Amino acid sequence: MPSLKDKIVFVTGASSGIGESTARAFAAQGARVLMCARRLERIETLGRTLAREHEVAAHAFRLDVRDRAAVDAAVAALPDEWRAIEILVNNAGLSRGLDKFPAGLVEDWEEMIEANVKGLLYVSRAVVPGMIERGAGHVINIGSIAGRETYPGGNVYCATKFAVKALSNAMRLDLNGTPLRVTEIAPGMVETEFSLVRFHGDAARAARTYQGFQPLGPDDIAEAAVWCATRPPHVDVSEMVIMPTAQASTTLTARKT
Ligand code: NDP
Ligand code: 8X3
Repeated sequence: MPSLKDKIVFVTGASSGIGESTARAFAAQGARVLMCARRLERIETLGRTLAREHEVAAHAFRLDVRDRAAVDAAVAALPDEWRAIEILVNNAGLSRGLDKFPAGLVEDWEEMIEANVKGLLYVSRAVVPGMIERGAGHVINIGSIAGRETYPGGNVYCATKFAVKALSNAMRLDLNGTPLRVTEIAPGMVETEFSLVRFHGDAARAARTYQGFQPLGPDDIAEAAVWCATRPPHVDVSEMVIMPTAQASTTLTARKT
């Protein structure tokens, strides 16, 4: 199995959930971990923990992936020892609201489109040219089962995740002939801060999302990302759909009442 030791992995949205677990999982394999999110204190604390527990280098910086100029500036300003990003995990993203169309807040639609689609594009556009120049790189996009199936109230969130699927396929086509790999990991329900964010901080409603069945945990997805990144260079896991056993589709979950 190819080693991740000393490879640089850049995880966007590492302050919580799947991103935090992914940073931890790569650090446990000896990778050097570059992290961004808006909540800087969280990723700085995580960086110190990873350095102490795994004796790896970690570097955290505040970034809102919706801000194209800030993304370009942050990547351009990386210290020399952090420039050779080998694995990019485009994880930063969110859902906002579950209202049936045409209800829903336009600001929520815009936030999802800007973070989940445009943010992923901005970060990839800033990082991938260096990967091409160096002749090594792996882009891992966190999509969703919501990018395979729509569900009532999912409308704009689903559209952004369908876009992640389309962009992952497009990157694979356009980077064909380079050594770069592109993977899309598409989870079903994972218990993170995702629903708390979706329901604008309504913790009781968020908790109901995961009631009566065992959802995935963020480590389940992080382990999959590590597995994809440690296949031999001629193997590109192009997509992986991972569901809780109790969830057969976006609209069918077996819950014990
Ligand atoms: P969390 O809310 O726990 O984590 C989301 C992360 O994204 C946080 O670190 C947050 O950091 C970051 N983020 C959000 N917006 C921005 C932004 N504008 N700029 C930078 N960072 C941002 O949710 P999850 O871990 O569940 O979500 C991670 C990804 O997984 C998302 O793309 C989500 O769509 C996807 N996903 C989640 C599933 C689930 O059921 N939980 C299932 C399938 C896919 P901060 O707020 O500090 O900026
Ligand atoms: C998150 C999974 O089904 O809540 O992408 O949209 S779902």
